[in-house]
Amino acid sequence: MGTLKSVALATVFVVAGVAAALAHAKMNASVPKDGETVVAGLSEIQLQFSKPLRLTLIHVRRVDEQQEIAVSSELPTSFVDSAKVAVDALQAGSYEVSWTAVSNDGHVMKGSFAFFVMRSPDAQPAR
Ligand SMILES: [Cu+2]
Repeated sequence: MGTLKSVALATVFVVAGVAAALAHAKMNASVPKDGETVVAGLSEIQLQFSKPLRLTLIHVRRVDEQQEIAVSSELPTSFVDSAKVAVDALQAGSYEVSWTAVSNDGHVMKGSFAFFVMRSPDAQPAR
């Protein structure tokens, strides 16, 4: 006995696991959008999620310079469905934002998106 029953049970667990994963929050939108090009001077990045979650980490990296960008805002301490990240005005370059969060069932989620900053036409010469 048991084989068919365990197969059936295992199937139930797999299906339940998939359903739980699908029920998790994901990033709906961001400013800048993934893949977007914006003008230099951007100093706020926004993330928006499908469901409230508790952010535990947000990293902003300038990819082309292998440089970590300092985030000057605190992470929200409660469950939120959107967050704003303050950074020093961004220079032209390519950036990646990665985040880690905990959903209300305790699961850890991660995501990232990338965007480009271009020199504004009326900018002072680059340093
Ligand atoms: Cu979960």
